[in-house]
Amino acid sequence: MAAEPDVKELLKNSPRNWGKWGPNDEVGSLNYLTPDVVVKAAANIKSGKVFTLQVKMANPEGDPVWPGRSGATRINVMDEGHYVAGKGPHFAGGAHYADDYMTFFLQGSTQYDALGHVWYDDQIWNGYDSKTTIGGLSKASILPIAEKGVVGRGVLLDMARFRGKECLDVAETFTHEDLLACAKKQGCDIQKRDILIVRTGWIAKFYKVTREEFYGNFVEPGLTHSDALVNWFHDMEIPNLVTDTIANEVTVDPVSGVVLPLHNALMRNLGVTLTEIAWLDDLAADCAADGQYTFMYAAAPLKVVNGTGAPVNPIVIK
Ligand code: UVW
Repeated sequence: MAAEPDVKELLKNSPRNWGKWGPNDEVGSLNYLTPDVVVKAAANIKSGKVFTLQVKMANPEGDPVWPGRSGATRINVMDEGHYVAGKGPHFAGGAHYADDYMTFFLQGSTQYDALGHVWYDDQIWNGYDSKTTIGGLSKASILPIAEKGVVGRGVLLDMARFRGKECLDVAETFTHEDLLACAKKQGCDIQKRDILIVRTGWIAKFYKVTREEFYGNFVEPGLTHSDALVNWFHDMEIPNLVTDTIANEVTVDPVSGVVLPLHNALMRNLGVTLTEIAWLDDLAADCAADGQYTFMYAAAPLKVVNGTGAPVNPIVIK
């Protein structure tokens, strides 16, 4: 029988940023987004066009989620129906109102992962004990990321267009070299401390095909692990990787068989924040039309105490 793939073995030569920002750090590579980086990012605003990158939540068409999770459910608890039935509260002056609540997975929409979301070998980001995740993340939760906010220069890397496809194939992979080639073809560069926004067409596919087709052979396309790729992210001081896939990387590493190795190599070890399930098609169409692939990116997930992640509606300003 083949040996079980081992993430510890796979990442034995991987760099780590643990301790780089002190023993209590909980935002990792977002520390690279210093005030001067933010000021420089603003210089990429040319036309004032604004794009929002969250997918719709509680969408009657369905919400794209990782298998085993469910989409958001929104329920009205007050509306005109209550007044028609004589059950609405009376407000002096005659105001009526509508009210609702929603249940959802914190990882079940466009979202930031907390740095403590995924780990191996009993330690999460910065070396915190994995027992700090029990009952809620007491270290490296989404809250410090939400309190800091994420602002910097974003660069769209439209891998689907680069490969001449509406959507990358099931299990299709690409590397940092492919991202560089894509940037070159787009006429832009990737600079140190850029927020990388990678489009595969995968989330758009969710709304176009049957659920059986989307989830039938669920191996998402995406970046694939290599020591060279991890070293590149490290050297480039990439603070944040945003993609239109549910897990930001090819689901199963085709060489080692390890599931989601980049969650560990990038997030656990380097402190790179991951942003998943982004809606990139409108932004990508505009970038293809005007040739401007770099812009200001701003996002702040919800301030969920002890959360493993939180929904976000990132904003791009071109
Ligand atoms: C898992 O939790 C499996 O992945 P994600 O980071 O995509 O939510």
